[in-house]
Amino acid sequence: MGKILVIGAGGQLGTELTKALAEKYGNNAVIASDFQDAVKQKFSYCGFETLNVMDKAALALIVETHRISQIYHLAAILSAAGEKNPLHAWDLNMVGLLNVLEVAKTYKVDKVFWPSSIAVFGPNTIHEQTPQQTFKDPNTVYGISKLAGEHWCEYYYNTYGVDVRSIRYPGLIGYKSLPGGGTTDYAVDIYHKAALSQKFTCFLKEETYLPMMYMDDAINATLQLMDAAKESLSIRTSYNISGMSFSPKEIYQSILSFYPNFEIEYQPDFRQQIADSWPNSIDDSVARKDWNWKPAYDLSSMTATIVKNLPAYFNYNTTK
Ligand code: AKB
Repeated sequence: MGKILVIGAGGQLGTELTKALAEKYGNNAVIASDFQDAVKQKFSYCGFETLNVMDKAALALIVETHRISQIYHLAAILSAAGEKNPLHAWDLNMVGLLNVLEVAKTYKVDKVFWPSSIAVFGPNTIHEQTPQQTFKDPNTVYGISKLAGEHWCEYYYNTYGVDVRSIRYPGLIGYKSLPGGGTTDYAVDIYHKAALSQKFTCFLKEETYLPMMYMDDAINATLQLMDAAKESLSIRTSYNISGMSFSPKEIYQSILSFYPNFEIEYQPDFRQQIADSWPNSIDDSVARKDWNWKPAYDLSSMTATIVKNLPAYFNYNTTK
């Protein structure tokens, strides 16, 4: 097997996925890459290349030089950040993906992973237990780029045989990196405010349900999908997966049992409209059937794990 390239390794998912890949395949098998040279220090345990995925020639050179056989392309502008500069978000999300698919085709890369999102769904999608195949009318530039991207992935698989695999992630919650411009990010930020004994101002209403997942489940899902036999995969756009669903009020209550003085207030902003257009819960029966997907964490086990680990991880010097 050749080496594994992670593009956008410095982000929330990349930070943990790169580590998991290095643990699974060995430090020397993994090349982390990011457009920010500054994140290099996070990846002293594996290889690192500074890469802007918009630069196709630079990407091709890395793939050729390191004999890359798997690419995990995670670089993207998320939903809330994308609305602030829609054309730039479209450019980065689409050109980046097409560069990866083209290079994978040219250099016959064995497998590509590309994350899609629950943002492909929209206001007229069924909101409860949203099925794998259903009506989609995304209304953010991020969601539109993810939906188009899913079809590009399927096209490259059907037309050129590029083995690209994808998951529609719900909101991902971990304690090892800070949120990065998403609508679900309140559910990461809230743990930091609790650990710092600060009041939390939530940008969504208290009853807003969204599909969410603890990071370890998301990493396991990704590794499992990439390990699955090609013949078992019936979906070549992107798989629905589900972890848990909760509202701001429910995550707040789960944190209260560890930090009884923790306070929250609600000041919904433009992200409320994005959240309202997304599903409340996801039907992931196809992923369960095709590659045995099953999550391990619910809200209470996730909160217990994060509350235990986050303060020390970020050197927060606080008492509960
Ligand atoms: C976002 O909120 O934009 C992301 C996502 C659900 O894809 N976390």
